Amino acid sequence: MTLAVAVAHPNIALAKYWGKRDKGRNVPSVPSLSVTLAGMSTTTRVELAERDSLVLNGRESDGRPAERAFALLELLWLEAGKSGARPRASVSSRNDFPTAAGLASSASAFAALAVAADRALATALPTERLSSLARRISASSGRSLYGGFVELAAGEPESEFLPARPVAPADYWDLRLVVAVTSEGAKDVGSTEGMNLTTETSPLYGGWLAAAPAIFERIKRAVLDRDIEALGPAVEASALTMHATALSACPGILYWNGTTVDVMHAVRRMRQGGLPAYFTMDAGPHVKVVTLASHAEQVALALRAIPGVLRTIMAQPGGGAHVLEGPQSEPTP
Ligand code: 2P0
Repeated sequence: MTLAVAVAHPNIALAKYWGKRDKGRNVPSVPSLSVTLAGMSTTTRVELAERDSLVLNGRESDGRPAERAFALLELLWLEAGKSGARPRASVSSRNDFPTAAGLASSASAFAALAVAADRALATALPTERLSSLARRISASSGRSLYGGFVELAAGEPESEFLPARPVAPADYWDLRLVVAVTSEGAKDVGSTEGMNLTTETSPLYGGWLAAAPAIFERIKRAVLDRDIEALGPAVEASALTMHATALSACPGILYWNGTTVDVMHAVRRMRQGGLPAYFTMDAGPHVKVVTLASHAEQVALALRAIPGVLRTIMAQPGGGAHVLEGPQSEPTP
């Protein structure tokens, strides 16, 4: 029985990825920079089997999630130059954080799957290859292969090899991300669908392409300098510019609810009161507040006092995807 288990963590983008230069190869149009989070995990088990099957959080799953999962196994097999048909696998994956927590579960899911499948299939690919292949399936998952602060460049059209790259390790800067959860349930418009509609229809999309690289550079510099006062405004600019393009798609995509907007105002009032707190939002209504460890409890307390905030989740920089259990030697495929 050939079995491997791996774990990976979600990430939150400080500089957003939004839009693809090459849809087929899933090449981002803009550079992004994220923080991989500690505490929350996806654990994925890959066992070679008679047929492909996928279980997500205890439930058998087929359709698009299974297509994407087994497409990743296929890419690994091809990349390793293995001969013959890819062995079939039974994959099961579990998140220890709620899917509706506003944290991209696809990022940790495909990162954990890449690492577990690499061990189970004995493809033995280096991390940067696994990152590039995970990115082909879901761009943000390429970033979760690494811990700490991670960048993913904008690729050239037809880029085959485009991995994320570590910028600084998790212990480089003791940032906190406080998630203000503002609704239960799944979002209406998924990220892939939202960014594709934006690319095709937003009159502001060209402005995003023009602005995003410089915002990314400000964010990377601020992370390297551990400068929250430089980081914060650039993080807000990245999120607001991204959302401006989504809002101006046709039909407009409004990821926010009323509480999202209330939290954004509240965060700005916290700053006027001297707290280093800055907001960012992804393809959903939750607000992630970037702050320093020294102020995180105070920020969380203030967020929980806002009507409509259901709860807060405290997150900090964490490690990359890794194998928990697996064969040491080459299994027979
Ligand atoms: C990010 N998001 O940089 C941005 C900000 C959402 C908003 O990466 O189409 O699920 O599978 O490559 O990775 C979510 O996008 O999209 C995402 P695909 P993915 O975190």
